[in-house]
Amino acid sequence: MGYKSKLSWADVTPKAAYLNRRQIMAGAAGLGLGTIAGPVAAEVPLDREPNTLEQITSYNNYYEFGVQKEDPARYAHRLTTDPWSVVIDGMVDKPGTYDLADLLDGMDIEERIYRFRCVEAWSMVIPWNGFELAQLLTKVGVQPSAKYVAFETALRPDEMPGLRSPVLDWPYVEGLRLDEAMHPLTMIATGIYGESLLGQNGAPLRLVVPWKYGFKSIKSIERITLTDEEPPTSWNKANRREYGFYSNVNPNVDHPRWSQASERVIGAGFFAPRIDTLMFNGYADEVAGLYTGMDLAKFY
Ligand SMILES: Nc1nc2c(c(=O)[nH]1)N[C@H]1C(S)=C(S)[C@@H](COP(=O)(O)O)O[C@H]1N2
Ligand SMILES: [Mo]
Repeated sequence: MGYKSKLSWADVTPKAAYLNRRQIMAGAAGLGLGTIAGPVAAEVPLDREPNTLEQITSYNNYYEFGVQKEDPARYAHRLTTDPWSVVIDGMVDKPGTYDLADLLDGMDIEERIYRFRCVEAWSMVIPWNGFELAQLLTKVGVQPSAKYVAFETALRPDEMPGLRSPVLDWPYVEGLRLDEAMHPLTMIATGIYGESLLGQNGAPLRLVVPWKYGFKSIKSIERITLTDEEPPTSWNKANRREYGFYSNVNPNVDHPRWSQASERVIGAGFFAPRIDTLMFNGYADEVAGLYTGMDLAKFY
């Protein structure tokens, strides 16, 4: 892995949001650093090192493969990801069944290092590779009537042992408001640490919405539908009171059964103190404006 950098995090992390990798590289060149083989493309300053690939690929939630954290690493390689296609339908100009290669055609793949906060109050930092969802939505042409984007995970009873469990209503479904989906922080990830996604992380492509609880970041997407109605979401269907449609990370709105004020950092060690959870998972400057005037305790 070429991801160990001798530079301190502050050296390589841009202060301003929305710097792209090229701008960051140019900035690094200006410092006489040449090409950095390091984790340079963060949207927002991070005060922690990324988790290791080992951590990111061995402690997972992917209930289609079982509810234990180690189940996805054990079973998700069974998922056939080649060939793969994604149905894009609803209120779009160019609906269709897109082969993965066609879907990726023209997408600008970047590295983005994001905080990742599960609703279960643990967190990691993950260096994703992927593209902005907005770029794909623009390519297929969102019609003016569309207000939401619905996502659906593959449903493969022969490959997904977890589907036998009634814990969720399958297939796993998720959704975003259109402005959330179009936000430049929202991405479709295709890799981690420069390697293709493994099954447990949602191969071949999964959503990443860094200011929301992890369950919004739906894995192994097979359908994307533009709609004018708020789409149903799996965890909301399972328990409306505990999991809302928005599910923005918010240290001031507790889960009915536990506090959301702090989080356990995966890999920090058993005795490491928990850290404070940040409003919108640290991305408030970028996304708070999406929710102006909304009661975040009501629209949780
Ligand atoms: N299809 C599907 N997507 C899913 C899940 C799932 O069970 N099925 N789990 C969610 C939850 S709760 C989290 S925290 C993240 C975990 O992503 P990671 O395993 O890549 O860290 O995936 C989310 N996406
Ligand atoms: Mo989660």
